[in-house]
Amino acid sequence: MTQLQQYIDYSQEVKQAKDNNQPIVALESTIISHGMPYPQNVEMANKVEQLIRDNGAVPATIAIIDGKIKIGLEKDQLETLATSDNVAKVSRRDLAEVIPTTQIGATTVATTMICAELAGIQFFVTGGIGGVHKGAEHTMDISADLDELAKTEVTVICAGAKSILDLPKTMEYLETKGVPVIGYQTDELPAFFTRESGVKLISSAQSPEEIAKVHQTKHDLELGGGMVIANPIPHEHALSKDYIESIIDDAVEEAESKGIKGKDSTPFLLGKIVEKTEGKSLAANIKLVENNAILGAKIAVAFNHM
Ligand code: PSU
Ligand code: MN
Repeated sequence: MTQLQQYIDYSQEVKQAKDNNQPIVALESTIISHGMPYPQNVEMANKVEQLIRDNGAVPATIAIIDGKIKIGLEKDQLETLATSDNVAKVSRRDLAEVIPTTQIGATTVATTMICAELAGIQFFVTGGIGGVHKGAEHTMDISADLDELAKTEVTVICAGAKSILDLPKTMEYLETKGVPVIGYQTDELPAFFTRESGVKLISSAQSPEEIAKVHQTKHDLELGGGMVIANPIPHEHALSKDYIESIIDDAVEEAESKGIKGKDSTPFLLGKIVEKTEGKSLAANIKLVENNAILGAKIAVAFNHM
């Protein structure tokens, strides 16, 4: 066993999938512990896993439990992540500190990418990525997700990013770092709750097969780093832009006045948005993750068939 493998623990389902060379899709756990309230969080997690199976791939939700990187969680582990109020939000910076403790850790997009790559998983589904925060010119608050996308070779399927972030600056940062952002059947960056953001994309893809080919080509060229597939929320679940923007603006203002910063910023904003929309944002959030799970599974299957 290499030094590295001693830290990794596969679920039976994922282990079998690896042995049989089946397509696997990684899922993050911060969205469960810090992104949504209970019990919707665990319902979402189970549903999303099932959607990935129904579409021909094997789900691997990733978290830190008992000092190990768990690749694939059992039902009771998902429940613990969803209910415990003592779960650490683990980004790249925190990973080596949390593993030697008994603390349960939820992996962010950045850390899920790291762990997926260690486990040989190339596709990862989530809701939204972190990015450059509004006011970053003063706070320097830029999610570690962006630098991870620059260096870790995992394709992330998401619904763009919430406008708690500065989306144009987030796109500039990704361009500087050489990270492709491909719209799925759209030429505009989706803004999570809405299909539009006003930010045009350079590239779009029409099918999972097309995305699988770009993923393979990027690998063959040894370019390194990941890729963002931006999949707009389905029309019927999208929220009105004016409605959600005004709520987000209020939440950002409240975070500022309360001095919320660092790793607490994103969870605070996500919680406030759920509260202020009385659950409307939560319902949309769940629908868009489900939509991403279906696309992610199809991409992983298409890649497997190449
Ligand atoms: N954006 C969402 N929902 C989330 C997150 C972001 O709409 O759950 C989580 C993800 O785990 C993401 C993390 O990686 O927040 C980013 O946190 P930060 O901004 O502190 O890097
Ligand atoms: Mn931050």
